Amino acid sequence: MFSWLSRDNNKTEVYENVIEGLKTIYRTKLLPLETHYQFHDFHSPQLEDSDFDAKPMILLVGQYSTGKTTFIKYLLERDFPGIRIGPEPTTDRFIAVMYDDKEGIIPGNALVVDPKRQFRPLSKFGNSFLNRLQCSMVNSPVLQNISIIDTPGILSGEKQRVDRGYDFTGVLEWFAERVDRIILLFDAHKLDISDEFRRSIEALRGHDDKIRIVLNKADMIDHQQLMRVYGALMWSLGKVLQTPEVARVYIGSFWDQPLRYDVNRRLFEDEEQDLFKDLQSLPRNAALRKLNDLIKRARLAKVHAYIISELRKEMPSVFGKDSKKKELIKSLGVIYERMQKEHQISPGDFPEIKKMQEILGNQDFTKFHPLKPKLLEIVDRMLADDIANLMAKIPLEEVNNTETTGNVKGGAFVNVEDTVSPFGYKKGEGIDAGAGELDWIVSREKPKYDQIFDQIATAEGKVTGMGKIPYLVSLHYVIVLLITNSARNSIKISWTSTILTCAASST
Ligand SMILES: Nc1nc2c(ncn2[C@@H]2O[C@H](COP(=O)(O)OP(=O)(O)OP(=O)(O)O)[C@@H](O)[C@H]2O)c(=O)[nH]1
Ligand SMILES: [Mg+2]
Repeated sequence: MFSWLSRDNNKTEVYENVIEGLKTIYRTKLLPLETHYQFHDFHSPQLEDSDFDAKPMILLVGQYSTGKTTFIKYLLERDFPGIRIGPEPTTDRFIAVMYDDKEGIIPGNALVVDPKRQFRPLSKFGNSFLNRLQCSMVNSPVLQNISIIDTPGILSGEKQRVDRGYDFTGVLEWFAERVDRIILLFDAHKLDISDEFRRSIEALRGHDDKIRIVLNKADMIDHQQLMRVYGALMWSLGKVLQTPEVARVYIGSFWDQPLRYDVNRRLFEDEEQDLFKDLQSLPRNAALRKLNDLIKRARLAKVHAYIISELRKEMPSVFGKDSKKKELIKSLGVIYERMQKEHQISPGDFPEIKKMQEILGNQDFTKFHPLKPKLLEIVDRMLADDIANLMAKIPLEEVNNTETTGNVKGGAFVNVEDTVSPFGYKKGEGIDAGAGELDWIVSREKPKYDQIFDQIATAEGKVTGMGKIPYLVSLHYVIVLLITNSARNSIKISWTSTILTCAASST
């Protein structure tokens, strides 16, 4: 019966590559422990090979209208099938934006039966969820190395709970466990964290290492307001995240429209570069992330085994099973404390007590298995030997991966560290000021200089006389800006030198 308990399981294998290795050790060493203690009913479904093979994924989470869908459009620099953008709650489903030569949409029910994709376990969230799930296939170079998950905006209060008809936070948790990055978007123009959003962030708390926070739509406000909004966001986040460290927040405006206030341009550009570099590194670090998640899962599976076997031990063999079950569920906190001391488990490794109590309520404790030290030993060995072996392989694979697949390319990623093209990083400054804007940069200054001109001009609309030189120098500045903005470099040089010559000869 326990064929997986054979001595082979204790052997440390040599694996061809990290992903293959992870698949094998999961199947042969961790999965037996998980199934024996019903881990999948309590925490997360069984992992499949497609979970390990999947491209790195980015999950976008935020309240409605914070610019999640626009963010994807900005990254891809194009629309994807089924895209809807608008100031009202628009996206009403989970959309996996993935690469394919042929563009199109796969609806949820068909998506979860596709063995090649990693979404099969999502079928447990029921039909009303599957009607709200789709895969949009796009032929974009960005998606050759990553996939992006767009989510419906989080609404506030009852609306969220009643209208959805499926376990929204459960789905978020499922994705959070499998993705490589979670981008939390906040709207600088409408900063507020609703109760529902707070609950969703709390559900993601186990994956803080994957979370990146973006203060989006910062182009809507000026620098003074931005400082205040940033401060307010940090204050609210401190309360929700409850970590002693300060969260890194990327400030910016991730859409293709010109900025309303130019003062923050450089800040936005720097922040965008940092965020994009972080996202670009995802394919390179994908194996490490999967390894990290497997370790996390193995630790939880071990603690889970201890809890279940402890509950089994406490159950009476004949009478009073129901009342004992109730008592055990109630005193779960005490059991946690006892086990903490007995097995030297850190308190952070225990599953959330409330959630555990809820699930335990529907379980038959007499069906739980007693402790099987052999199973735990196999997992311990796996953590100590196999994981260490695979870890040693990672630096080598990273080099190979960068050579074969490389970073994320195309779309908005073209501008990362691009200092050559006129629209690249740190362009639009100094002599290139206004390069990325729709309006001529001079129109900002024009009224001021029109006034000066009106003051010094004669009735025929001309400027004459030596006394006007200071004004002419100012006007020269305007002309230089004007020429620069028109990007006619050859003319710029000759005009500028002519003006400078004129100015020199007149003094
Ligand atoms: N000013 C400004 N507006 C933006 C920015 N990004 C998006 N918007 C606007 O914000 C509105 C909402 O954008 P969406 O992309 O639909 O937001 P969403 O988060 O996907 O919204 P839901 O799908 O409803 O959750 C649209 O009108 C966008 O044009 C930005 O960076 N700056
Ligand atoms: Mg949307």
